[in-house]
Amino acid sequence: MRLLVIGLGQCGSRVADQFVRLNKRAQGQWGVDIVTGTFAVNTDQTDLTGLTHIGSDYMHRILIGGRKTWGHGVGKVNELGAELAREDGDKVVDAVRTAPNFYQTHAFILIAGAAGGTGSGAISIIAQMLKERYIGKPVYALVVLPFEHEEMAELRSVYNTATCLKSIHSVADGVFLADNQRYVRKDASLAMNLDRINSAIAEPFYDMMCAGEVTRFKYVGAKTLDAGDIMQSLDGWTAIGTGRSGIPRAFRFPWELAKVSFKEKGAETLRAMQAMDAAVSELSVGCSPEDAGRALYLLSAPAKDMSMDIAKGLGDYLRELAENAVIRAGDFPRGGTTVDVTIILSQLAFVQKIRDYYDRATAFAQTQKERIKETTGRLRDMEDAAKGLPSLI
Ligand SMILES: Nc1nc2c(ncn2[C@@H]2O[C@H](COP(=O)(O)OP(=O)(O)OP(=O)(O)O)[C@@H](O)[C@H]2O)c(=O)[nH]1
Ligand SMILES: [Mg+2]
Repeated sequence: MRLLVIGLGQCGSRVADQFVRLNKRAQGQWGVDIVTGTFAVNTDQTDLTGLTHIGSDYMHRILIGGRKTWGHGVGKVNELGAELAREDGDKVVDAVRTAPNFYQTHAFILIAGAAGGTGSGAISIIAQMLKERYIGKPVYALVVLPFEHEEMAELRSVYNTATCLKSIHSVADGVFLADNQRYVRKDASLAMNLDRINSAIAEPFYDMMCAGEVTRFKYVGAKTLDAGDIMQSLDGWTAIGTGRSGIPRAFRFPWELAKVSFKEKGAETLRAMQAMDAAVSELSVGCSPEDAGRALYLLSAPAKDMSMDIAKGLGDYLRELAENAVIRAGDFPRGGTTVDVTIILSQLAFVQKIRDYYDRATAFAQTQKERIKETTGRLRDMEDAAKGLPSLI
């Protein structure tokens, strides 16, 4: 599957930067492109300068709202992020068409951190503009949820997250959720290492995007996962994850290879199951597989470590976990020394985190309203006290 990637705000641009890296890997490994173009959009000039892989010209790093913010960002006010995107969004919509492989794009993916101002506000506006301009091309979103400490310190982060989620869900064809906090939990040393988190967020897309593009016959799967399968599997709230298990390579004499024992065959199936288990526990956001309406898995492994038995075993297993989902599957006999399983759970009917953001943000909005009313009242009192005085202007 070939995606055109647009990163919005600091977080979104940096994660988008990782997709360029994935594309370079795909070019090196397979000689194919999985990304047709990558763009970074921000109200903050400095953040745009700090990217590594995205083209450094103004057509790839797009400054919006420059006249209003002087290139200094919107300071976490996502309403302003949305307003500037509405005014300057044409720049983005026009720029993407300049991507040399634009017409080979299967879908757009827009990326943003939900808790900030620029990306959080702009993502749904730009998504809507792209949908209107490029009718028929799906627009997906990858939304990064804040760390716990940010939610604790600043209710505005929760409010931004909630309004961003509500808006993007109403326009995008599918919303991948990536919870920053989950990447920290997996590996505490990541806490201060956003680069590694960004790489972990992008990684699960790699095999999934390569599988359908790799055309060298040897590597084409018995059941290739193409862009159509992926698009059919995406709708609404979505989680993605990948899991791996290593293949022990004991030395064998060639005449022994023919008689892989029954026990070893069992071990192969078990390895694939383990990889699937890992993928489920590594999902990008906490959710229950039984809440998914659609699910997809991809088995990537050396051809000789794949078989109908294994594929069937995985399918049965996922069916048990995601009993309400329409399940699609594919295999990618890509060589290597590991068995990897990528899972997408989509059309999620319930995600606890989102529900919590909505509840907390609604309460926050209410208290803000009361606070503004109170402040206005007190200001008026003070002005009243000065009524009898002359003014110098
Ligand atoms: N995973 C990840 N999260 C990030 C990164 N940079 C910022 N964030 C998170 O994104 C949220 C803040 O969004 P930013 O992208 O910094 O904000 P912005 O869109 O640039 O908006 P303003 O700076 O307010 O104009 C917070 O929850 C951060 O933890 C990053 O490189 N990787
Ligand atoms: Mg910023």
